[in-house]
Amino acid sequence: MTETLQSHVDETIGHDRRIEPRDWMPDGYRRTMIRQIAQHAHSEIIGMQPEGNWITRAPSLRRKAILLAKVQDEAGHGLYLYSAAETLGADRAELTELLISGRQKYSSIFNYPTLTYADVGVIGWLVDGAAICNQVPLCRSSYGPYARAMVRICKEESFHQRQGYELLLTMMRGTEAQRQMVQDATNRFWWPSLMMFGPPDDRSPNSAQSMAWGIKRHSNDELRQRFVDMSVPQAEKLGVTLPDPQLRWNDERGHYDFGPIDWDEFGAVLAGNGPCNAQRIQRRKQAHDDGAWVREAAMAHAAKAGAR
Ligand code: BYC
Repeated sequence: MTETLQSHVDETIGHDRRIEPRDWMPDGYRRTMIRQIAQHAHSEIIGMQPEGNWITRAPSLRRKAILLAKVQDEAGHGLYLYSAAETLGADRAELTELLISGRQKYSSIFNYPTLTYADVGVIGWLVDGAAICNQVPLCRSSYGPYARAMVRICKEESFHQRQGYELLLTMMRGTEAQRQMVQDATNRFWWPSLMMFGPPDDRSPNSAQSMAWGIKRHSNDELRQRFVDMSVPQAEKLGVTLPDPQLRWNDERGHYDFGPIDWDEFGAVLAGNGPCNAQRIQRRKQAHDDGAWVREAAMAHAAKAGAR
């Protein structure tokens, strides 16, 4: 029986069709999907914090409206993704508990502080840029609800990327101090953005199986290279220097070569020791505790409506 089901899954993946919530799927596939979707959902929600930090201090009403809309979009992405995880049988309250108790991860990038308004632009340009690079192929991921959520998320991420780049272009046309802010933010966010793609392929325990299952379409290193190749001309146009003296075009490879990534720093951030890990989790926990009465009221209302 399991063999027949397994060959049905193999055929579905082989023909590039989607696995849907009611289909049989191997336990490992379900676990991997829940892990990746939950980590992605947590990243969207925690990712609201670094930029949310600047909403009250946006330099103009226009910038405030743009930033507010972007941060709200991230909340929406989190909601689609938690819903996608629920289709696999995951319990949303449990996922939140796993996040705030540090047992489930979220993207390393959100453990870095946002020190100036230029960080809002650089996050849009580099962090959303990296997210798009990673997530466009996920629109063809083998799990239907995840792939479909990703289509809308990618459209919104493209808007986020453009608003960041536009903000930076504006700042670069401003004063010397503004140009320095953009350069400083680029210096701080470049390397952490490269880490977003995950460990190198030879140290990525999940990649091979996730690629065989059609969950991931490209390896971590392939996507990282694509991101570097895409970002270099954008940096040139902007007039900023990427903080990597080894960055240069390699004619033979048809790609940019880049310097070594500090994987010890990445390991430290994943272990909870990045500059903002404790603060991010503490804020998320506080928000969850503050919302308890809303959840209780909603449950009571649903129970009463059900009894009628
Ligand atoms: N940070 O075997 P690997 C966004 C973990 S964008 C933290 O390569 P996999 C946003 C990994 O989970 C960011 N942890 O794993 C943008 C695994 O740990 P476990 C979110 C990381 O899954 C702008 C271990 O390291 N995007 O939300 O095959 C504004 C070994 O790695 C990281 C997504 O989540 C990292 N950077 O590949 C607001 C996209 N990298 O779970 C919001 C979907 C690796 O075994 N996710 N780890 O304990 C993916 O594409 C893949 O999960 C990854 C990792 C490429 C991230």
